[in-house]
Amino acid sequence: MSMKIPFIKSKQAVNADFDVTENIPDHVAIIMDGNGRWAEKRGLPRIAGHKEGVKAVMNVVRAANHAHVKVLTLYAFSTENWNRPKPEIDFLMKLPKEFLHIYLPELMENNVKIDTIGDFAALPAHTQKAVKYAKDKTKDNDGLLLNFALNYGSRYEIMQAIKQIMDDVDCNKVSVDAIDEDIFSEYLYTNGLSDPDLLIRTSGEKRLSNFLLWQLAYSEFWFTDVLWPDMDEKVFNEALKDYQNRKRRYGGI
Ligand code: V07
Repeated sequence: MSMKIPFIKSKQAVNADFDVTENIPDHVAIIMDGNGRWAEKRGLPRIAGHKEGVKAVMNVVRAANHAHVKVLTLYAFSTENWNRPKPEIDFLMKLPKEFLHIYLPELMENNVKIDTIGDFAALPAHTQKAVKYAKDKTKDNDGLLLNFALNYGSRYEIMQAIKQIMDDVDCNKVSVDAIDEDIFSEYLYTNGLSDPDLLIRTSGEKRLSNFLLWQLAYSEFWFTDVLWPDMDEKVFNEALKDYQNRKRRYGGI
């Protein structure tokens, strides 16, 4: 049954001008780009853009929740981001705690589960501690899975999967003949998750930047010039509406 919800011109209900029951992507992945540019445009330091970007994260979590998206994977920090100036890295590493301090109660109320992909052990101890607390606290929630890519790099992920699979071949836990795409996928950080149906990148750049190279093989891509701190439920829903009109082929015809 399809259910159209009328467009209501109020701040709370901007989300409802599309069919919320039909062809919603299970898994949306987002490259949250344009924070630095947002700040520079205003004559502010780059970190002001990152701070503003935290609010946009919550806008999109609410939108994904309203649309009954099951998994939202957000590229928060890449393995390449360690090349940034140290003060910027230090600031970024405090954002998980800041985000959780403000929003964890709302996430709990909405049954959201928090998880991460990436090299978690290489994060600063204070960052690990804040995020681990939130993962533990939300582990039994069965609503939206809010999955942060933190210290994530796709080539590294694939390489460590290969090394682990070779170890398992060495000690006869898996035979080379048995290795197929499904088994290989179990060695990636995203083990157990379906591949993203939709990738969104903000700020007009059209690159993957080492994000989910394996998992995005058949995904639909959607780009917008909106800078990440300006991202809101309305823009997110434009992406969903566009997705609803696409015909997916998975390499077939
Ligand atoms: C970060 C804000 C969004 C724009 C992109 C870069 C800056 C939320 C988190 C986060 C991560 C883990 C977690 C809870 C929140 C975050 C970093 C950067 C490193 F459990 N936003 N955000 N982490 N930005």
